[in-house]
Amino acid sequence: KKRVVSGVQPTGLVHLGNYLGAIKNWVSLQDLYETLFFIVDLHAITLPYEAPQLSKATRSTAAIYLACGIDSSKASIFVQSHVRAHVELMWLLSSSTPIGWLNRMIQFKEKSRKAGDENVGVALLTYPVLMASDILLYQSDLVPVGEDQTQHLELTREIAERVNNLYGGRKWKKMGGRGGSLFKVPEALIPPAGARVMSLTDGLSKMSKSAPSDQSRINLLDPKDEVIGECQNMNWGSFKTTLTDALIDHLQPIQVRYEEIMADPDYLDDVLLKGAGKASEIADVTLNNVYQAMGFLRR
Ligand code: AQP
Repeated sequence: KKRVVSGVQPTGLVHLGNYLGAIKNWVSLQDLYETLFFIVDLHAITLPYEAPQLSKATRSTAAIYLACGIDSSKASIFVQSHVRAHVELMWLLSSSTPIGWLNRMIQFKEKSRKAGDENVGVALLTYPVLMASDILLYQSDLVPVGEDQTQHLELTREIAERVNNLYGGRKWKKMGGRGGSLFKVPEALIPPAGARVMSLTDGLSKMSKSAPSDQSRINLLDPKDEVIGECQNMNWGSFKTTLTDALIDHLQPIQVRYEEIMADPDYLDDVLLKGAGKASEIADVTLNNVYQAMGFLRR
């Protein structure tokens, strides 16, 4: 089976865009591929954030994955920071990533312009190297990416090829390894058309967790009345009533399951522990190979 990895940042409340653009598709993917779905908490600190909010959002996002139908008996569900190999591999990859490649990233340019110089940490620039690590650690074949992430995936492929050339093949064999590629070069899995959900208040921007106005998005956990309220502001005549009803019908069972999962913290902890265990097994093999190929002394 081909392997697929993906994640959502716990930067706020999961909204309809995250659901239709990512999580809903993952539910179908888990039957076709070997899947690993994680909550990318390490990515969530690249812009200023509140510590208590991060832990809350991380748990909540994990519960949302489950409530939406990600099945822990099929997919590995885990928190990125629970698998230490992500950060370790990132450091190793960063030594082979020219800074010019990162300066080119459109998302860095946009986010840093919006945040202002004082709020731009180095991590915002190096974020795509962590994303490369997230993907390459698992020798992933396919990565579901929205159009805003295609440039980052291309960078991941470039980093993989560069490290394979610099340290893989015969050079790795010389270091006692098996030779061949250190990393599989992943392909993008483009979601179905129309998967970009726009903001309710600004038709030119996508729906986003971090947009200041709560009116701009429909959160998956919005109570029924709030959903209705937000949809009334849309300008689509009678269509909006039908749409609102359909939306409520779809979201209600998710919300019920979410409440059940949040009421059973031991269950959630267990899912995340098992998920991190399975992920670490795969990740550690890759990480140890890279350490070996790059000339680090065996522990
Ligand atoms: N509006 C959207 N329409 C369709 N898909 C979307 N995604 C995000 N917004 C939309 C998809 O959701 C997945 C997880 O995204 P993320 O958490 O990694 O970060 P993001 O893309 O930056 O999402 P947000 O909500 O806009 O978060 P913030 O505000 O923190 O930056 C991805 O697969 C993404 O394509």
